[in-house]
Amino acid sequence: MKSIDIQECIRQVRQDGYCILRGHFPVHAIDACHAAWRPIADAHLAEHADNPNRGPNRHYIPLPFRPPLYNSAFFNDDAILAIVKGILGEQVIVDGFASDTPFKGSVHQEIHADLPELFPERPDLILPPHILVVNWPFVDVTTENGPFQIAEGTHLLPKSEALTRIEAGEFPLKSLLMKVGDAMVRDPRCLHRGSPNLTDTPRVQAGFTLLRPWYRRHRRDRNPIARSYLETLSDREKSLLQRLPVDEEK
Ligand SMILES: O=C(O)CCC(=O)C(=O)O
Repeated sequence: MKSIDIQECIRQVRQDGYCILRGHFPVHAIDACHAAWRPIADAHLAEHADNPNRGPNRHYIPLPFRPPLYNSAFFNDDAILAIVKGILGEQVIVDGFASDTPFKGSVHQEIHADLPELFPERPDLILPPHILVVNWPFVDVTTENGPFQIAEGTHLLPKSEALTRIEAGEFPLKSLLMKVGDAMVRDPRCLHRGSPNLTDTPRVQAGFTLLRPWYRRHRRDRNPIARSYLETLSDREKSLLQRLPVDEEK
């Protein structure tokens, strides 16, 4: 087991906007996720292929909180939670779980943050993170299959200044090449974009969001968790998942 420098990871998320833990998640668990994802993606595409929700041939698909996609190895990981809690505080809440997938024919997205500013009237206020995202790919990410591209450190600037400086070439967009098993913790305010997938293999990347408990957002795209499954989880996971809708019948 590799030792992880939690404080260094926290520093990277704060300063660069993300950190990557290489070879961290079990590959067999991710392969099981990938197999379970295919029929979910097929059902989504049967309805939405012509109406993609993230740009041409790019789909955001909410995922179910049940095995194999829900796995304590991802959601209840000591190192990931130490990094997240070291930044957001001891009490954190999971509020979403989904995959982002560029398929062949996808294009560059607009450079964006995943969150609205908390105080849009004060763009100069640079605040600590209130949400973090944990991402992990189901396939190796290469330069050809649509890597996530990020402009490091841009969450520490007013958004309009960051966009101008990216345009001026001061903040290069870096393609994050990841292997199956790598896990990323990122600040979703750090500016980024999806890039084109030139291959026939969908570049699936799963992600869940963790919030400070005072932050609430209205989400219609979240799957419920079955009561019978929730009851089998550890107290720490029950606490993390406390804000999910619960399906009492299952
Ligand atoms: O697919 C990706 O790599 C990025 C997706 C993204 O940033 C988004 O849809 O908001």
